[in-house]
Amino acid sequence: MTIQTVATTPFAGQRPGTSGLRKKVTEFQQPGYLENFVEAIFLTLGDCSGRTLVLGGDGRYFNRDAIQTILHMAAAHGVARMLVGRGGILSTPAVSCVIRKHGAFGGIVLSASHNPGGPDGDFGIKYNIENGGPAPEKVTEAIFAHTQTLSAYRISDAPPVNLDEIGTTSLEGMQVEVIDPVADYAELMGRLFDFDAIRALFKRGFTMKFDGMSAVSGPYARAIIEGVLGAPAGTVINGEPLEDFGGHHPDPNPVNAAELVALMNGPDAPDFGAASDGDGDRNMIVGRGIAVTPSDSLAIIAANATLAPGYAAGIKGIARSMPTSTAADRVAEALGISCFETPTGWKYFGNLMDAGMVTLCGEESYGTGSSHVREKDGLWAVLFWLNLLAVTGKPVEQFVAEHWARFGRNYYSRHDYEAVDATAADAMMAALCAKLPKLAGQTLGGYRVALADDFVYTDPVDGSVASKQGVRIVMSDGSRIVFRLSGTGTEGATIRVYLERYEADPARHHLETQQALSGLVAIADGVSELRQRTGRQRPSVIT
Ligand code: G16
Repeated sequence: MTIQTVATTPFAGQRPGTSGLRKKVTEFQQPGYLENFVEAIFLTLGDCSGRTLVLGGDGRYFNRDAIQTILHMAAAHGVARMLVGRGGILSTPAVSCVIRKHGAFGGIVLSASHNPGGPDGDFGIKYNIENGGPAPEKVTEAIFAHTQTLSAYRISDAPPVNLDEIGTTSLEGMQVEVIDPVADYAELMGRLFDFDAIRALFKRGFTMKFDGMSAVSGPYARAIIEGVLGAPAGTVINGEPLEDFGGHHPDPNPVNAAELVALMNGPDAPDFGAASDGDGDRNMIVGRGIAVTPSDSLAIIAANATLAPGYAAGIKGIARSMPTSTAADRVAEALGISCFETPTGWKYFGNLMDAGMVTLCGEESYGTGSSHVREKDGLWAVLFWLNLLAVTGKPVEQFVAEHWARFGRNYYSRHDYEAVDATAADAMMAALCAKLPKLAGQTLGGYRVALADDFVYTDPVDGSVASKQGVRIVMSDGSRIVFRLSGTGTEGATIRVYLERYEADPARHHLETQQALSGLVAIADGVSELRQRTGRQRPSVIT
């Protein structure tokens, strides 16, 4: 067994996006494609001797092959120890948890998250740093720079490592420790939440369905919700991770988890419904007859955080991505704590959490989390809700209604236009940006524009600046329209239009969401010329 140096040439387009490098599986399968990117990671890390890294993925098609390649490259780069989830499985929040708990130098996460899997689906890879969170832009840019100049990669030619048995083996002197993917994570959850109260809740006959969407969180949910917390077998549905997610789109929203939403709207609805995504970092919370918007979920968790033992001392601050609704801002104000507005992507929360400035973070894209790890965490959010329901005895619907009554309701929706011609999408954004300086002060469809800009974020901790993070048009009553191009798509461009309208009056809290937002939709259409420029008459997905 020797270390081979293999000549290679750069591939175009290996710049990481919102969350790592995501491409079609077929692109990753080109000889040298994955190897080049991994080599660029190791070139960025430098001397790896004595270092521990964590490695795991969401089990999608190509996961096992990629794990073997990365292990053999890590050994060739002198990594001392690799902690790998059994079967190559680790949810994204579990990678973060394991990095932090074992003091690892960093980790490699294999996932295209909520994007479909299978031979014709998507694959992805990202690097997480020693705080357990996604690498910041200066690291991802350094990785990208290496992908453009490298001429060889190093890899061991040793036989494949057995990933299916817990234990330690050696690969070219590197220790490969296959670990239980759930154990460390479950232990952490037990320290944050009132498991006794949740056990008692299930004993009282409380019913729940957790849709694992045939993706990675199934084993975690089974072990914790059915195993540790005593929910009846069958509470977790679609709990077996499949390489193609059973052909489903593992993105927990009312469109992709339509079956769960229909169940929750029907006569046999359980008390509580929840779903997670491909790699276990997203969540959807559903009550009887109501899917809670992720922005509301963040605000409700924040307002009630002290009911969970891990947060009993109170929360330090909240951060939300710019397009996420401002519901959490109102809670922060009431609690007398700061609320930060960051660009889209979990990597922007890391510094704020490391500096102890925020405890809770959230994104409208079904992502919620806290400083217990440095990734958003789907099952954590579900357990938080279970904790709230268990200690108060209130159903989800009541939590939401009471929250709106106290803070007002932020009607919210995201309209996605997928696989749009990239040139047309860029031209639309450029034309929109050119209009911005003249928009403030104008009246559009009965709304007065208070602010119109292309969002720029200055990190309050290290002063780094992220510009061009989405166009926002903010009205004088707090209503907002935001336009962004996705940084995770793998086909053409995806235009995201985010719509938000604030309503203080409880008498107007029960409108149909799209109807409540129709005025803003018309303004968004007019100001962006989206239809004319893209030829699209309606969104591909509305969430
Ligand atoms: C989308 C969402 C973001 C999220 C990102 C990564 O990005 O809009 O809020 O941070 O996915 O999420 P995940 O790790 O679950 O894939 P974009 O750029 O496509 O809008």
